[in-house]
Amino acid sequence: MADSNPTVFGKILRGEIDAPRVYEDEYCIAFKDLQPQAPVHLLVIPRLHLAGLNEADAGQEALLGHLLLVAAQVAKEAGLAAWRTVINTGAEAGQTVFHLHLHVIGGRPLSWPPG
Ligand code: D5M
Repeated sequence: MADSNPTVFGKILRGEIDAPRVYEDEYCIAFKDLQPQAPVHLLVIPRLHLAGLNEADAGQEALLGHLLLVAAQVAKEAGLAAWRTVINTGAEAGQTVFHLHLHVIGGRPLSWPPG
């Protein structure tokens, strides 16, 4: 079968490369970011391959809500009382992996606005 998700996150979902998972269910997984920008830096990704938030539609409304709730759960389980959830959409916004992902970043003071 053709590889419909050639991104690195597709490889993680298929188990072709390793990533330390902190959560998984039938809709999504969460794992540690390889290039952490803070003491806690997790990624939550849907099993469904959407290149980014710009590809989501009303059919994914429940999935998107679920991803946010999982982001909050893994943040709390990591001991965070405050954190930032980021979704970069498009290369000019900093997106480098074109499989939708939520960053969960915390464990240090976070400035605003981001760069
Ligand atoms: O975020 C993409 C993020 O993906 C970035 O923070 C690095 C992370 N990344 C890339 N490859 C891996 C692997 N193999 N494991 C874990 N994390 C990874 P973006 O918003 O697209 O810039």
